[in-house]
Amino acid sequence: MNAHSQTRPAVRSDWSRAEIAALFDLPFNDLLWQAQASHRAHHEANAVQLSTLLSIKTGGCPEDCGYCNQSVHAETGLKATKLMDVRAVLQSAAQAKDNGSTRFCMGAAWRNPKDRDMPAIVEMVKGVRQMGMETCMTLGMLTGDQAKTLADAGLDYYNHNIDTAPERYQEVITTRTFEDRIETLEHVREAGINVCCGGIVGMGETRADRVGFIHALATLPIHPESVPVNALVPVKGTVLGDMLADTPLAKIDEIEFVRTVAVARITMPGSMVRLSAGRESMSDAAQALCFMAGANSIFTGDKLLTTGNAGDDKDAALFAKLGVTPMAAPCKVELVAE
Ligand code: SAM
Ligand code: DTB
Ligand code: SF4
Repeated sequence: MNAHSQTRPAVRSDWSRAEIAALFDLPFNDLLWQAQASHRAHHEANAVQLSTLLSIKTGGCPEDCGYCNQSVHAETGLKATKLMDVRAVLQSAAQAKDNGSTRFCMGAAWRNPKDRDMPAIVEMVKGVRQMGMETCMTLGMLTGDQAKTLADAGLDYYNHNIDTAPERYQEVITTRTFEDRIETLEHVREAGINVCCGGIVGMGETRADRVGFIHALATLPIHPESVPVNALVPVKGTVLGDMLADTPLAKIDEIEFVRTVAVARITMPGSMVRLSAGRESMSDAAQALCFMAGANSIFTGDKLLTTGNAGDDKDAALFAKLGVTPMAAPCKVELVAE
């Protein structure tokens, strides 16, 4: 540490869009070099954290997110279910733990939880924590009181994505606003729960939209502890799935996806960057580039919430090829000034 560094912390929330666009524009090798340097300065070089998802309440959601097959506005034939029993959720968590996962993420297709749902949710958080796993919930919008209830139950993380650039939000979702999303994130922060917040690329957005998306995350007063970068899983019957099925750009270019991961890593050096949905259709080489670009977390198992995932055997083979090891214990990054 030198004298100068004391006034210039490593983590910045004052990124300009121009600076982020300039990172995206770097020659690919230079971008990856910078991302890899940042990754190594703040994280274990060859360790990847494993989280497992479970849909605890599937389908029938009143929101109209254009990417989502769980919306009542989508015609995907997905069967809506009621909230799962606490015991069944805990069985599923135990299995995830046996498979080496350290965090269990429970997702519900809700606009927001009802207060009558909270006792069961609290039991799920307590039960999973007792097994020694970290807990994460994604239940839609929360009031301040609901966030406090979750914090008191011991919830470690709350996932609530901004999904895309603020200026593009209403093109993707009309039933809530970007500001609604930010409000819930504030409630989560105030309650002292770690924030998991990211979004989706490959929704037909432009490079400028991706710049706006990363900018919105990297200028949050405190960066999310966890940043999931999803590649759209196009599902037939959803607005975006159908729209992209008819265009040659149905899938995000893999190099552009890696660039997005790298820019997330550089701008949010202390965050865990999660290579999230869309991995099933990515080559080993593209995933290896994502790890090189600073991704250090994945979802494991053969299912995300409702769609397919790479699966434990495939991931074990990939990790062996790359010499990557599962992150043993929950990792809390202590950032020091440069
Ligand atoms: N209902 C809650 C909400 O929207 O906050 C929680 C569940 S929702 C399924 C969680 C996240 O999954 C979304 O914010 C979105 O980023 C991601 N997601 C949903 N459908 C997706 C798809 N088809 N492809 C990629 N990511 C998707
Ligand atoms: C996140 O950013 N990605 C996960 C998790 N947070 C909840 C969800 C991905 C869902 C993909 C579509 C599905 O399987 O339903
Ligand atoms: Fe509902 Fe979440 Fe799907 Fe949007 S992403 S439709 S809020 S389940």
